[in-house]
Amino acid sequence: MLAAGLAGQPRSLDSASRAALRPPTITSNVRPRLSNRLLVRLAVSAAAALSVGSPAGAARSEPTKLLVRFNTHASDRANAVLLRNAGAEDLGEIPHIGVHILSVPAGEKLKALGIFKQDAQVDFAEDDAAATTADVTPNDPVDAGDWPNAIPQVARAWDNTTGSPLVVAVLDTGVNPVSDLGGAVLPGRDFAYNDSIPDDVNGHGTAVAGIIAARGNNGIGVAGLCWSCQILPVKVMNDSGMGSSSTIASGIVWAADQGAAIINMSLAGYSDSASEEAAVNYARSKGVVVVAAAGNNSNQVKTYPASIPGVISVAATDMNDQLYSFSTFGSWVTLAAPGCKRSVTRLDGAYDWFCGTSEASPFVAGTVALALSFHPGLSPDGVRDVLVQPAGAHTC
Ligand SMILES: [Ca+2]
Ligand SMILES: [Ca+2]
Repeated sequence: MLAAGLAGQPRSLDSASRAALRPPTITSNVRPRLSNRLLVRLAVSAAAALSVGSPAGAARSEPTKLLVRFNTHASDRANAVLLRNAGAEDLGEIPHIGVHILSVPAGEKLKALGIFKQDAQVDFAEDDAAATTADVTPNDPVDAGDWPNAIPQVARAWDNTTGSPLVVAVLDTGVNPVSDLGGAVLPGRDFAYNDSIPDDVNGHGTAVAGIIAARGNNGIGVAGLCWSCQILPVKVMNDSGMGSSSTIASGIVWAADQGAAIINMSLAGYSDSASEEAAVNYARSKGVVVVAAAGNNSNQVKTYPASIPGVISVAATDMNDQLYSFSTFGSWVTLAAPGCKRSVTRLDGAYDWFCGTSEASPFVAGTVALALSFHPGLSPDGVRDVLVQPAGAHTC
């Protein structure tokens, strides 16, 4: 369910702030090492902890948000009466998918939800559920080469292409154009704070963007997967790394309308959302490949948006091609990818570890970008088919 914690103050990607984003169990459960092979692989098993999908903990004094889609035959007048009866205020509609974001007073949510769900002029009504970023912070020292250089499949893919100016939307905490992303970041949108500046004060989104598109062979820092991709920053998570179905669904639709070829979502929540599914369906109808982190919950419980049909959902593997104990897994997960990177782009221009399915998802998104650069005509389902072939059976 969503109750987005849309507030919070800027924070940098220092160890203290990262610690604040994770439960105390994380570091003791994660012993990240670099994957030295495996581009992508079917996921199978797992075992232990992390942060995805915890309740947003929105302030009780604030109104609660609901997401409601009215039948197309319902009149505006009838809808207005229904809103009044439910004590709801219409904050706006997510374009193309007809989902209205409603505000109801604290304590009135269940009553309002019941009124909407029982009304024949409503397609669906749901809570505006919460999602969190899906990163893992390791506690072991840097002990190996970085994964692009350590994974031979990536080097082989780069023999064929180092990318093209595809637009990859990063739905996250925003993206800052740090030096290794110079020229890579397009103007974006901020749905968390409702403005046109998707600035990243958390660091999560900038790290994700670097994995996808840090410029390679430029003499600076690291190389992302796709050296000429364009990053479209879509801030759907607030500065504390919390978002909601309304920000996520709005961001998906907006990114699709901006011409994104790929959408990466290194975030997850536990609540199924018809709004997010409608947004994913809209994006896929426009040919967008949608990739999402499976989550870091050490179990098979479905997360969203990763388990929405048509989404490429990504678990995290270690240097031995084994699932990380923190990773979510299960038959509903599409594939697994390296779940730790030693050097990702930090807000201060330095580089740092970044682990979790938050890391694995952009690895796959970047791989998809290479595949689409090499085979521009691939459909979203065609991309998925290429990815789930046994590792080594294909080159991008
Ligand atoms: Ca902003
Ligand atoms: Ca570089």
